[in-house]
Amino acid sequence: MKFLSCIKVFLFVCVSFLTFGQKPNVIVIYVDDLGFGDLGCYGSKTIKTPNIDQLAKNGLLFTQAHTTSATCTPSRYSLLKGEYAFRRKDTVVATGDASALIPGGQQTVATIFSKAGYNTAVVGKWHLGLGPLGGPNWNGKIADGPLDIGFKEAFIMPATGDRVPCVYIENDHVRNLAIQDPIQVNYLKKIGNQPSGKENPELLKMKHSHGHDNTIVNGVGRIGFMVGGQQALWNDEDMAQTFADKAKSFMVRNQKNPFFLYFATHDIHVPRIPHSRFLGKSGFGNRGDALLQLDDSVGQLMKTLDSLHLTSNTMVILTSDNGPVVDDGYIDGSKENLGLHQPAGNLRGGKYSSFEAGTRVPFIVRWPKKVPVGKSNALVSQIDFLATMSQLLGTTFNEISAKDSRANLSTWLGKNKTGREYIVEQAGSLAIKKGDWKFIRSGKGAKFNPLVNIELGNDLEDQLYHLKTDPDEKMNLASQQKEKLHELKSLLELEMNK
Ligand code: NG6
Ligand code: CA
Repeated sequence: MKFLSCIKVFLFVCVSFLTFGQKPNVIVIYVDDLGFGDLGCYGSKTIKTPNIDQLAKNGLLFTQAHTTSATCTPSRYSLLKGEYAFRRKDTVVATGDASALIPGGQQTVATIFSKAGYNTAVVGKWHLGLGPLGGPNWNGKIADGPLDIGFKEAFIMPATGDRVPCVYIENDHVRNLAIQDPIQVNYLKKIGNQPSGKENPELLKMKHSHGHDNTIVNGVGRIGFMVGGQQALWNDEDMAQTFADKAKSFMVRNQKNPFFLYFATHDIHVPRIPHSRFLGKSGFGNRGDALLQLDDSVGQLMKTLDSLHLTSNTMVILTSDNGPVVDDGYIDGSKENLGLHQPAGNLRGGKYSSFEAGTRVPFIVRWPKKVPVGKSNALVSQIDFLATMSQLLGTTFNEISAKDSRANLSTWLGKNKTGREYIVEQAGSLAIKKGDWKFIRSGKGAKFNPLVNIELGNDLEDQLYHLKTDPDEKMNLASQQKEKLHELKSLLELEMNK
């Protein structure tokens, strides 16, 4: 009897081990502000992106994949939480001292992985707020951060590269903070005597074109004011490598357990201050150089996977949080040297826009064991990440918390060629895309932002486009196709009221 139960335990351990060994690792490379036309594999003939192109060559490249929003914070919120950010009023681009948009204890894709026995890490840009109401305590333990919503490790920048505080957070503390030099942050008024871009432009190594004239850190004017934390300040030039090293170390340490890595790059967001290895190397200004740096980071991660023999059973997803922008507030040579490069490819608009370039982004899935090589025109939205990963892991999730996320594994793995029936996009105005049609709700916002040189897609009239025959959204068919207009408009309203 005893012998039999010993055998049972042995068999159980063997089976668990086998299952365990088969669990794929998942890496999401979430690039910042990468456009539909920025990569070689998406048709760019200008700036070279060999490592990302290689990823696409061995994976599935999606042509109709969307982020949920044309800016960062709402996209990241939806990606991690599985709920459209437009349902909340506060999911605008978050300040660097915002409180957590996803407070501790809530379900995210990281809790899903964590519960399934994965080791989970976030490395890179956070931009989802930190701390309880009133904001984070920079000088102690930072509550309501990534560790409280499923990540076991975190090495992040709190918001964006152009927002204070310019420090890294390692797990739940500011890295390298000296107790005698505490950090204070203010987004409403100047504090302390640190020079600012507005008062001391002579101290800037990179000038701003609009905004970005508050506290100067590392020769660059930022958004918001900060004092203290001198020893903890990051060095923009080393940021990409710092993140890549952290990600690689996590992979090496977890080579024997399944892991989920959310690698959210600062590249190619502003300020673009690449390392001297890349500066001036693209011939397309700092944006092009940052793209080279991004590609190099991707190459380093993939090389690490290869060297650990993990490539075949690791699902790598590379995508972007929103569409591209050339001048996002700094004079960094990107506008002057753009040449023939088309960040948005042939799409209309860009970052901040309800037109396609705002949310249609590169989306590559590589998983040699399971995903065929090729192209997919299926309609895909990042909103489905949570449910799709849960499906992959064979687990259940709280469908009220992730109310907009749908399991679409067969599409993400290349079997289903159609994908979602429709998707909702958030910019100044909400839009819905279904089949070949796209509807943009009427709204009061400006049509064009001259500072960033982008058509925002807002209009006082409803807009309806037939994307198949009019891919650059030039012919508004709202008054001619009344039935279609009504169908999409009602569908969007239904979604909004869910
Ligand atoms: C804008 C910033 C821009 C960028 C953006 C957020 C100014 C003038 N512009 O307000 O530089 O930081 O916010 O970008 O301040 S995102 O990719 O994080 O959404
Ligand atoms: Ca972004």
